[in-house]
Formats: sequence, structure tokens, C-alpha cells
Amino acid sequence: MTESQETPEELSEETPQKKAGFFSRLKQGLKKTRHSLAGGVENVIHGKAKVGPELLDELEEALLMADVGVSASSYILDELKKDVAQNRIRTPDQVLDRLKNLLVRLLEDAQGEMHVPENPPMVVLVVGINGSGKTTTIGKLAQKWKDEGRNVVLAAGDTFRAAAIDQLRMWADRIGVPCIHQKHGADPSAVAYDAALAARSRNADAVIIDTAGRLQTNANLMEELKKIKRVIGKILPGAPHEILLTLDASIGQNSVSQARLFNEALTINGLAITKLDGTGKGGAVFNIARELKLPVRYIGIGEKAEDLQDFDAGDFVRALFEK
Ligand SMILES: Nc1nc2c(ncn2[C@@H]2O[C@H](COP(=O)(O)OP(=O)(O)O)[C@@H](O)[C@H]2O)c(=O)[nH]1
Ligand SMILES: [Mg+2]
Repeated sequence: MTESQETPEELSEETPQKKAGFFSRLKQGLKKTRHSLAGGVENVIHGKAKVGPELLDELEEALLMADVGVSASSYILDELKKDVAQNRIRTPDQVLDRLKNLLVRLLEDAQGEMHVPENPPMVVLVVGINGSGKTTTIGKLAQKWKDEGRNVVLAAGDTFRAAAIDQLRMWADRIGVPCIHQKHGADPSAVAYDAALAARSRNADAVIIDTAGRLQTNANLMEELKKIKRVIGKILPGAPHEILLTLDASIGQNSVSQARLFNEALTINGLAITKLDGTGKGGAVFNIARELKLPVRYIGIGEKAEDLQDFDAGDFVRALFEK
């Protein structure tokens, strides 16, 4: 590529700074998991002069303590043991480097692109249990997409609680995007239907649909979500293009079974891991990737609009381990 063909972003001097700001916020947001995961691992590595069964056992324990989970931890340990047995790894520092690579690989194996339809609007259906961060994530995502120049329409599909409708409308007003809503108790699929029609007539780029939470074991909820999916697919073929599951990082390993239940009922396309700033259990992300092979799209590291980040496996692991 010649210089004259470079895009404005590549020439912009702001990009590295923006990236640095993004990364330091990520590090700050992951502080507690840095402490539990990287802290635990480094204690083991730095306390040992040589690589042997003792170091590897303690490392596994440190991973489990940091909520990395049985499946992801045993995958990592099996790989490390092979490397040690075949003499590819000889020092504790090499174990640490290899561990970081394996953590990135684990996450990357589950990554995949979002399906963006040829003809907009793209429809994103956001699901998850009560309090997992659906409405907040939608608000943040709408802000982010609007800042990127996309026309977004929100749909207040959590009609189960009046406060949930108001909460989404408040986000919409603040950001300056339309929010399609009906009254408390209305059929959520009717709201989704209205939103799809509104988005089509406004030539919107994206519709993001909020839904009710309750318990993941609640059969009615799953039926309700399936109905939204069916209804929306009739108006906009191929929709919803993304079913995004929000998982509260502070529930640790329980997120694996929660994600499995939603995935069985609805076929989840991607995950938003929320509240990483408030917990040391962020290591669970690795087990979710290992067990469910579901891509993490976004992470929430605070309550404000700017506290939602696109997920990048390499950045995530670097933010956990880098000094
Ligand atoms: N610290 C923090 N709080 C969050 C994050 N995401 C959501 N929350 C808070 O979690 C609570 C529940 O979020 P909400 O979006 O209402 O969950 P919903 O019931 O799934 O819609 C609210 O108080 C949010 O402000 C996050 O990434 N970090
Ligand atoms: Mg909500």
C-alpha cells in the first residue's frame, strides 16, 4: 500500500493514544482479576527455581483458585506438561510465557465474527438473567454504535417490570436514540415487532432488543424469548442476527451452566461479560470459552457508557499480566 492510500485512521495521531487510554482502562477494570489470577500465578512462578511437578501442581491450584475452572485449567496443564516433558520449556519464566499464550489461544479458539446482514437493520437480541447487565449493556452498546455513526433503535422488550422500560428509555434519551416501547405487561414480541418496523422505516442500521430476565430455568421465559425470535424473523428474514447473552462475571463458574441453559434454548451467538470491574472471578471467562466455544463480544468494566469494550483475547490476557 502506498502512503496516499492510507485511511485517515491510520494517519491519525490520536489512534495510539486512544489505544493507550483504552488499555489502561482495561487494566484498571480488571484489577481484581489481575490480583487473583496473575497474582496467584506469579506467586507460584517466582517462588520456584526450577520447573517440576511441584510447580505445575501449584500452578493448577492457582488457576482453580482464580476461577479458571477445571476444564480450562486441565487443558493448560496438559499442554504445559507436554512442553516440559519434551524439553521445550525449561525455566519458570518460560512456563509463564507459555501459560499466557495458552490463555490467549483458549479465548481465540472460541472467537468468531458477528453476523452482519447484507441489508440492514442488524437485529441484536439481548438475553440473560435478571441483574446480569442486559439493559446497561444495551445502553452502552447503543452509545458506542451511535458514536461510530450508526443509526440505532432500541426496543424495550422487558415489559415484565415497569422500571425496566423506564431504565432503557432513560438510556435512550441520554444518548439520543429512539426507544420503541409499550406499556408494562405488554407482549414483548409485539414490542420487538414494532421496533423492527420502525427500524425498517427509518433505515436504521441496528435494532437492539432488551428482554426480561427472571431465572434461566424459567420455562415461560425461554418460550417468550423463542417467540420474540420467531416474530422478528418473520419481518426481517435472518433476524435476530445476534443473540447476545449477558453474564455477570461475579458469579464465577456458575456462568458456565447459565450460558449452557440459554444456549440450549436459543442458540447464543455471543457473550457480553459484565461487572468484571467488581470481581476477582474474571478467570471464569476462560472456562466459558473452553466449555461452550462461545465468542466473547464485549466486556463491561464499569457502569458508565464508556465502560463497555470490544473484547480482544490478546489485550485481555495482556491487561491481566502486564506490569
Ligand atoms: N460495576 C459494574 N456494574 C454494572 C456493569 N454492568 C451492569 N452493571 C450494574 O448492574 C446492575 C444490573 O444491571 P441491569 O442492566 O439493570 O441488568 P438487567 O436486569 O440484566 O437488565 C445495575 O446496577 C448496573 O449498573 C458493569 O460492567 N460494571
Ligand atoms: Mg433490564
